[in-house]
Amino acid sequence: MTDARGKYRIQSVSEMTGVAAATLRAWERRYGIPIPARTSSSYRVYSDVDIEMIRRLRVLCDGGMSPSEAARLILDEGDTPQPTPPSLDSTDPFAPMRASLVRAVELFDPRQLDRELDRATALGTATTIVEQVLRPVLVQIGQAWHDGHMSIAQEHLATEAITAATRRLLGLVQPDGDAPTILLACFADDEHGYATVALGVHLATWGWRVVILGARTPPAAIKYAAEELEPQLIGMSCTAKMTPQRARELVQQYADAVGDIPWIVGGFGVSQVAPLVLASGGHVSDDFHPKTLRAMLDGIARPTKARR
Ligand code: B12
Repeated sequence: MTDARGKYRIQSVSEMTGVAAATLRAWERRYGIPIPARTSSSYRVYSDVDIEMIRRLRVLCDGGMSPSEAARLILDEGDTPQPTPPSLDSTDPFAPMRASLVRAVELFDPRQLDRELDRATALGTATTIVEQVLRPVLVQIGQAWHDGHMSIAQEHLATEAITAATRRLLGLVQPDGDAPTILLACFADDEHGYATVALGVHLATWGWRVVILGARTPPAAIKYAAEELEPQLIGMSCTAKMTPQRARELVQQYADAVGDIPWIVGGFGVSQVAPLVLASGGHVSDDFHPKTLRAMLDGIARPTKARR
């Protein structure tokens, strides 16, 4: 059952939903979606219901709707859960699916999890399933592990199964023929490989052939793959924190490894390397907005051989 009590501070909500804290405040101010409860010291505390609304607003915006249109749609649907929220099941068709996946992980039931994932992958387009179901469930479970509410075994079971399901979706949407290739990988010390798989699904639907090296990819592996595959673009994902010295060292090594292939860095932890990346000739994506990202990638990629 979705909980309507305020529990999460704005920074956690930002991490859970992928929406910047400044944007959350702006949505609240401009559209009243959502209006979180406040603590006695006036800090915002968001409930599960608030979080579902933010996710929904984000998905609509990612699908190309303006925030004001999306907010109006949610309001028109009677999707404003303040002050006493209704059950979200009637307004969010994906909520039950997410709940059954989380349940299967809580019960540590691999068969049930696989069955639910099979069901989930039939619910819509690849990007919808990733954004509405797989990504939020992985984030919820990862966060529960971070907070000590789930075991590492549960987290591993879920991460493996969800990554595999997302990979299957990626296989279904990969383009054929001489589509431009993008190589995706995480920074050398970074375990957060799911980011590259979820991102890959979006990129494949935009016409990119996606090759994923995934978590913990050292500069030497990027150099090898760049020379072998000659991709039109290299995308590096940066999530976990590094020391400033390690960040400098790695960015320099990646800049050397990519050679003359354009490269872009994104992800939750991109701000710690952004100035270094820009200074060494790379590009930075600091907010995941499909429309602008798509145009940006097309603008910086080198032409395919056929077009050169
Ligand atoms: C799941 C998770 C894990 C999983 C990762 C599983 C996997 N295989 O990916 C596990 C459990 C392994 C894990 C481990 C750790 N984690 Co963790 N993890 C998370 C969690 C819950 C979700 C991350 C995620 O997958 N999001 C979903 C993806 C799809 O979203 P995304 O990363 O934002 O990526 C999207 C965009 O950013 C963009 N994007 C991403 N990369 C790129 C690249 C390019 C080029 C472009 C254009 C776009 C782009 O596209 C993606 C598509 O939507 C977050 C907290 C949270 N609530 O978000 C913490 C979080 C990221 N983890 C954190 C930490 C600290 C760790 C650990 C260090 C914990 C520990 N003490 O061991 C270790 C990391 C070890 C390491 N060296 O990397 C911190 C990071 C803070 C920081 N910057 O340091 C967070 C924020 C948790 C927290 N609140 O503290 N984690």
